Amino acid sequence: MEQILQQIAIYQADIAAAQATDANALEEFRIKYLGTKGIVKVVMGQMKDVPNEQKREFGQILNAFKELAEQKYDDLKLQAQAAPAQAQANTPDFSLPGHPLHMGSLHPLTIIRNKMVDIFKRLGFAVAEGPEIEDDWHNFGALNLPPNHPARDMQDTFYISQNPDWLLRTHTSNVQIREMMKGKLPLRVVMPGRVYRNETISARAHCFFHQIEGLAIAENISFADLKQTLYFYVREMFGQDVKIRFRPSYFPFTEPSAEMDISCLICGGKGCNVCKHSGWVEILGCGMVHPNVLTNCGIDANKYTGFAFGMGIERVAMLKYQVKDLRLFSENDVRFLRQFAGAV
Ligand code: 2U9
Repeated sequence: MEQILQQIAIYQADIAAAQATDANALEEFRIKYLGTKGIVKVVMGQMKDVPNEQKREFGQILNAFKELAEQKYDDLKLQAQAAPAQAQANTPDFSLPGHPLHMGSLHPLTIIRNKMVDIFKRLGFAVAEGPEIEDDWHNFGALNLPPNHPARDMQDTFYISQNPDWLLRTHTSNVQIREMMKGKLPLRVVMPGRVYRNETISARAHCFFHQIEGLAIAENISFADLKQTLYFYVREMFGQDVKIRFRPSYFPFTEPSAEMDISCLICGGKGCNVCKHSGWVEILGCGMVHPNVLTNCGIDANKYTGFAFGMGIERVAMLKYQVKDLRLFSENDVRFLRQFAGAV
């Protein structure tokens, strides 16, 4: 039986390779495999030599082989019929449709980041970027984070093993520090970028995500300036009808600090799963820059004041596009990404 199976495998390869450029080649194939003395008949004849207990299995193999030969014959027939037309067309047919080129499209996070940056640009903010690998001082120390602050904990921060003073930035505030250290005031700047935190990856958390932070420093900047800036941003981003509320909060780098909620975009404030039936969703943190932070960066805290804010880009994209799983943003599945084709 082993020998017959080997022979069948050789025939199968021969059938797969067969071509029919004209009617003669087609007839040759038919006689060779399907004729009265053809290979299919001969192979079928081997059945009588197969032991009874293997007959069932062998029978199935033979039937499949027969069907393969018959199917190929049908295919070759079509090929032979088309062959003269093809031979005639020995010059390329330029009227045939071309192979479509798949257009790339902007990543949803890029779309949202661009929208955010555009809004703040209209308010006179410049855009700055900075390093993702940072030293402890620019990421924590300058921001009034005391050495024992939980955000410095190994749980949250990725440290670079070669040098314990280096880490992957946990927020884009390091760029704000670098901008302030340049000493050019007044200052009005936003910093979009990628940040890293040692979190277990899930639908709601990732070890990297994107943020945009803003900073304005000048003489006589007040909390009212912060509020109006954020009101403008929210209305441009989410529409004129969205409701806004501030809640007092705490951040080591701002005093006073606040968090801002907007009425839920999904249910309009009535209550749903997205807003956990509260009608509100938190979208950003903000506050007046802590005088210690200004002093750390060589700015006279008696003369200058400033406001700052920070928000996650994924969070806004999830709300706007109703994306339920954060991981979709970094998995590069084209079935997800194609849905944003054409969006700007
Ligand atoms: C300087 C001074 C102050 C930036 C701020 C927040 C509040 C905040 C989070 C929102 C969601 C980050 O993406 S998130 O996890 N940010 O709540 N950020 S105030 O304050 C600064 C920054 C730099 C020099």
